[in-house]
Amino acid sequence: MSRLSSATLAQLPADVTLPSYDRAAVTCGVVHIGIGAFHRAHQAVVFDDALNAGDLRWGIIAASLRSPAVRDQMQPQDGLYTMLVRDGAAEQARIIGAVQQVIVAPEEPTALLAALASPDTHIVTLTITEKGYKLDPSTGALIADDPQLAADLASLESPQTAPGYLVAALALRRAAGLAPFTAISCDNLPHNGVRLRNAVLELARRHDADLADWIATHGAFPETMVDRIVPATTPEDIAALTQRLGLEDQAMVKTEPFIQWVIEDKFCGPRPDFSAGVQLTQAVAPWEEAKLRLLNGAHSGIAYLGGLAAIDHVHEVLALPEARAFVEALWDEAETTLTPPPELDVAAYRRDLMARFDNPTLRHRTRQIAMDGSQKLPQRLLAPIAARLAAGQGIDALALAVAAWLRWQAGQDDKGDAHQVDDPLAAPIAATLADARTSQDRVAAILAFDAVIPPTLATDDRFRTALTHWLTLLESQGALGALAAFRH
Ligand code: CS2
Repeated sequence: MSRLSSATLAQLPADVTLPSYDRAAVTCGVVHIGIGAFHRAHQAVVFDDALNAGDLRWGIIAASLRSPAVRDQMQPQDGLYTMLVRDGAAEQARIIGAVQQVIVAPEEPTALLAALASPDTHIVTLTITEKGYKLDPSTGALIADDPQLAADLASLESPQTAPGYLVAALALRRAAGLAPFTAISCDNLPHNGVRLRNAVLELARRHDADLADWIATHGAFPETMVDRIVPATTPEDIAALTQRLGLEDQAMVKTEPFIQWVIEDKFCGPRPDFSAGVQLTQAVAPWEEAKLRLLNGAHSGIAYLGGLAAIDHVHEVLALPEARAFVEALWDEAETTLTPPPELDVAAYRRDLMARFDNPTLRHRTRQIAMDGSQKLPQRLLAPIAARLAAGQGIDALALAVAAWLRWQAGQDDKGDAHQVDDPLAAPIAATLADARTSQDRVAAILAFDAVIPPTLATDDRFRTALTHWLTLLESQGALGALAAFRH
């Protein structure tokens, strides 16, 4: 079977949407760090829209900081891939042509630095996941004993981390008399722009205080809220698409119709005409907080409870009435902690979210969402818990979600099947829990784990009591038992 590529584009079925621009005439105004499926189904589509609209400055040079897997999928396809938008029965296929080159940073660090330092580059986007920022999840401070970060603190000759690449490239730009690029963190972190800026400035200051001042004065790190559900592609997805296209596409992504990108209107250089698709605003935080606490908070609760109950996909968890009732209750709790933007109708947002979670053709795995819980919990569940406790309000549903995360750390579901806890802090968390014999002991141990649990919650008896209640139930009656008890 031939591969999708520039040479085979003309063979595609007529119902597949193709790039309308001349790919050979595109220059790359964007460097993206962390080219996973999310980037390909989100920011790359927005830049592809700009190219389709005739502004040919917005091609993308993308980089992987770790493995060659995506480069090996995309290079034989000249960077082309299919975005499949699945909406229940309907499925639309569009070929995205924005990605012009993929660099594997550990193999070619100088190629990535050259791309970042190029006069054509105006915007750098990042999807490196929460853990890629090398920040302590509970405090947001740089983790100085992280080996890769320690290497970048010592020398930036061959950077290891994303902030390291940005600092090294900004030094090259400054030396060449170029303006900085606008750096946009597109990860699900609160105040992602501030966090990225802090990481870059702190690293820069260790090497060259003047460089740090120059970045602080001339650079820009807008905050963003990104939203689109992009489940990992499976071999079955690729096989089905191959049937449909008559060509094989190893780099396809599948996603939902919904897409949202809110960006703080703070750029230090050119940007595309974002008039379609992107919301530019002065205040991203209210959007970000609503999305993290409603969408992502519910997602994490569904992932751990569903995972424990050995249910593979989000829509299958929500087929249980007690799971839906739990999600609604979690939203009732989270909602009172928000200051939603005036344009956001929270009731409608919740209805839309439930419908998005119900999409049966996305097949979003609970296991995928369960990954990296230590990096996700603080902003999704612990922050709204702290806010509710400070206001003297109950935390029943939010605490059940946290207890399910804690139960997940045991590495066994309710059927006794083992799972791997896929989390950068899996080993220290396991060590913390190893000697605890009862649910009370496990709660006490985790409350003392300060990389995840903030100090205000560590000593709050109401939190301890709620967690112990739910963990005891989860351990004795399983996730389905706890959900049934929750309903009554
Ligand atoms: C999910 C997110 O895996 C996860 O943690 O909650 O990736 C979620 O699908 C996106 O944030 C939706 O925009």
